[in-house]
Amino acid sequence: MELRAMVTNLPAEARAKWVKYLEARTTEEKIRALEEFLSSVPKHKGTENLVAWVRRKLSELRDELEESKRKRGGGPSFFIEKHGVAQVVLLGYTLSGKSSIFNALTNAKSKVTGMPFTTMYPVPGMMLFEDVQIQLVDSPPFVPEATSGKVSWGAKLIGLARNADALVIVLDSSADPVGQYRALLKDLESAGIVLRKPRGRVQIERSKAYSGIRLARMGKILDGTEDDVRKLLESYRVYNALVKIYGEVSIDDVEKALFEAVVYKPSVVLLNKVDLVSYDEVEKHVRELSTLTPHVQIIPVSAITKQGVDLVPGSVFNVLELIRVYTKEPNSREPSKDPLVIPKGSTVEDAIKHIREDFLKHFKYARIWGPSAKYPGEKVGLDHVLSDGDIIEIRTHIRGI
Ligand SMILES: Nc1nc2c(ncn2[C@@H]2O[C@H](COP(=O)(O)OP(=O)(O)O)[C@@H](O)[C@H]2O)c(=O)[nH]1
Ligand SMILES: [Mg+2]
Repeated sequence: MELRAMVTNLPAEARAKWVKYLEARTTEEKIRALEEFLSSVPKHKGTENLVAWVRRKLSELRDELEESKRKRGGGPSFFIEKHGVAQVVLLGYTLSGKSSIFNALTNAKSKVTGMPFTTMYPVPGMMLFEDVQIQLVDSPPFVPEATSGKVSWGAKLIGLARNADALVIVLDSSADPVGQYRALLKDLESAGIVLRKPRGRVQIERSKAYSGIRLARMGKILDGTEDDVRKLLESYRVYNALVKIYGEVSIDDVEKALFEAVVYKPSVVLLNKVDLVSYDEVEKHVRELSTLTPHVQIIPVSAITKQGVDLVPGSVFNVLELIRVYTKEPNSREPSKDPLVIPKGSTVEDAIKHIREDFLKHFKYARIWGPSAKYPGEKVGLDHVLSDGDIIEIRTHIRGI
């Protein structure tokens, strides 16, 4: 059943209520609007998926509300504010070694006791990859779907994972890692999170900070134009958003993305505790694990001996599909120390929008040094696609800049 048909075939009243939900600002407003939407949706076989999605979203929102109240009261919370270039969540069963890995990779500390269920709330820390800070979040143990309703954090953990920019899956190589991974994939999928890369995907970031509908194309739309995307979003009264297109997608996929029904999360798998098993076993596990999610990198590590741990930050940065661009003033020899971190596929124009939007009106040309330049100091226009490690110098008609 296509979500598109699910929503567009609803009675006008329900669609109007859906729009109310999209417009809701606070968590309380969203809950109220979604409850009203749900009561206006006719319940039958054809709306089953939609109803299931609404119910899940409602329970997420209610958790969020409860969390923010708790936080205001000074207690621990499941909601972790994002810092650095991305938020990456560690996910795995109890005792797989998440907290040990977290401690080895960040400047923060999370408790390790050897007792199951030691970590009960997420713990944030910063992980350094070369010159970028990536936020890593240690989390309470993942629990099988069958029992997740019975533990207090099941739904919240899924919410944390859904909200992350990427996941680091931690498996215990001494306790049937392939079985663990298979079960984890299945449970994540039924919660609407997939780790297998789809042929294409759409990510919509709605924010007032974007003026209008902007497209970042790392791929292509098979059956429509940029204008079709704009019209579609506007029909849902979405006027300010960044739409990221990866791979090959259809207009239908764009509409589905609006509902966040299924999200793809880039991930890295850590096969932990390799100090406890033989080399042959590690090799066998890696082989079997890679058949489950062929494109996902599997890194054999040990939080105790630190083997393989230094490979993790680079691998995580890689799956985030970000690039670092260093700006340089026209009269200076040295580029900025702190990179501008933007999505892969970004152009000179995208970079300028992040630096100083008003430069666009006065843009003359840019000079590029680094991987995307044909020769050092190549002169390029706004549509030049940048690469990780590029140095960019922007020339404008403004005197002296
Ligand atoms: N031998 C070995 N033990 C580990 C490794 N990583 C974690 N452990 C141990 O496994 C237990 C659980 O670790 P912890 O990090 O608390 O797991 P969590 O429940 O996933 O956070 C602790 O006794 C750790 O010392 C590893 O790479 N090798
Ligand atoms: Mg732990």
